[in-house]
Amino acid sequence: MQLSINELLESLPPTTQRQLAATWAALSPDEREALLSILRGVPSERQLLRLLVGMAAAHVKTAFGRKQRVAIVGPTNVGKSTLYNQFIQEPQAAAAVSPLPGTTRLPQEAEAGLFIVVDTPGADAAGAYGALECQRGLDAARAADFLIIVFDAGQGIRRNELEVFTGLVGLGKPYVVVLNKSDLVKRDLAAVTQEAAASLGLKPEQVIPISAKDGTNLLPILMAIAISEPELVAALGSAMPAYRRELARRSTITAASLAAVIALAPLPIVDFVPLVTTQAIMVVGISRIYGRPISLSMAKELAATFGLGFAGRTLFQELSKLGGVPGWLLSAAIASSTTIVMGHAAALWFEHGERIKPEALKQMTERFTATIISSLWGLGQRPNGVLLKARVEQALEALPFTAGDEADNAARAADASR
Ligand SMILES: Nc1nc2c(ncn2[C@@H]2O[C@H](COP(=O)(O)OP(=O)(O)O)[C@@H](O)[C@H]2O)c(=O)[nH]1
Ligand SMILES: [Mg+2]
Repeated sequence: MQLSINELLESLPPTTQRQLAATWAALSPDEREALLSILRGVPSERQLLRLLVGMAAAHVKTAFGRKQRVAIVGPTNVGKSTLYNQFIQEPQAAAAVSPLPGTTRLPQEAEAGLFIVVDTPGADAAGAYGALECQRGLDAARAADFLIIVFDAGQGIRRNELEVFTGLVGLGKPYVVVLNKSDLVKRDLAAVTQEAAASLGLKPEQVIPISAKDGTNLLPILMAIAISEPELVAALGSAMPAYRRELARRSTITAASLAAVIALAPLPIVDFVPLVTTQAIMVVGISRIYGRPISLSMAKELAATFGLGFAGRTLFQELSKLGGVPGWLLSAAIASSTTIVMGHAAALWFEHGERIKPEALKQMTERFTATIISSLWGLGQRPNGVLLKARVEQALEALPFTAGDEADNAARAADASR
């Protein structure tokens, strides 16, 4: 899903919109760009969000010695503890989740990297301890800087929900409203969201449908929290280069291990269509990671300019002449090393618009080929594809590089040797 800042602001209730628009206006151009690039480029998959948040957490400077507290509030059994568990960083801090109302009796809080997340008991008067829990829920909300108000899509907004909502909004904190368990909605989700919004006196887009169970659509929540605190925007912005490099590294390793398998086919390895296509798809993926998507045919053209097909062919001829390395191993190693080098080159290209010198690319290819050959040497016989892919992936995971660093070093080495 792609979000824009206007869509994001419009997804907030009117009072919160006003509160956060002021923060947005106070951001520097760099900070705004950082936030927009996240909105444009970050997939909302839960694992990737976790990765980004984990990286950004290192950059949060707690100016006042404390992180923001974000409280998850709402009626009993709507999935507050389930959502809390999606945000926490340490699995051992997980909250108990159950279909029984009243499972969460006391508020509890944990590190969510960018902020402190607070789980609360139901802010409604259900169950034997209802009144007390309701009070505890409200107290926790009062102590928080930001509220995530959760309702159940199946349950909808009835009198009880409306009372809870009014009480929470009355605290005057910035908040988002989410409609959870969207995965269970059988009828049109848009209609369900619209009804809930109308009952709450909000516009449909001001209610965010999510599934806490599946981790769906958490990005808008995270972004709303981020613009409530410029420090968080700055932290996310600082984490972006490392985050992108890591994504690029992962997709490069996947493509490179696939390339090794493709090279087992008894055909010439370079300029071999499946290999070229795999590499082009990888380049398309990397272009998206950097928020600068290109087409497959453009990716093929860009890939060709790195000259790695030629470098690979030359290397193959040189090493074949030396003898000693089985043909399949040589093909596999060269196919995956040219792919990984191409991934580096593409990442650097999209990151800085910078081109690595052909000589540096060739050196990298030679070095990776040698590494892969030595780590696959123990296999002895020609392995099947599944085993080969796993072993190449393992070998590449162990390489201590990130796309940019490796390429930077190689460029520097090439300069120095001249
Ligand atoms: N299908 C589905 N079930 C959910 C979701 N979120 C929570 N649940 C279930 O709803 C029940 C109540 O969840 P819990 O997190 O304990 O609610 P809380 O009382 O608000 O903390 C549990 O059985 C959860 O597994 C969701 O997004 N989808
Ligand atoms: Mg709970």
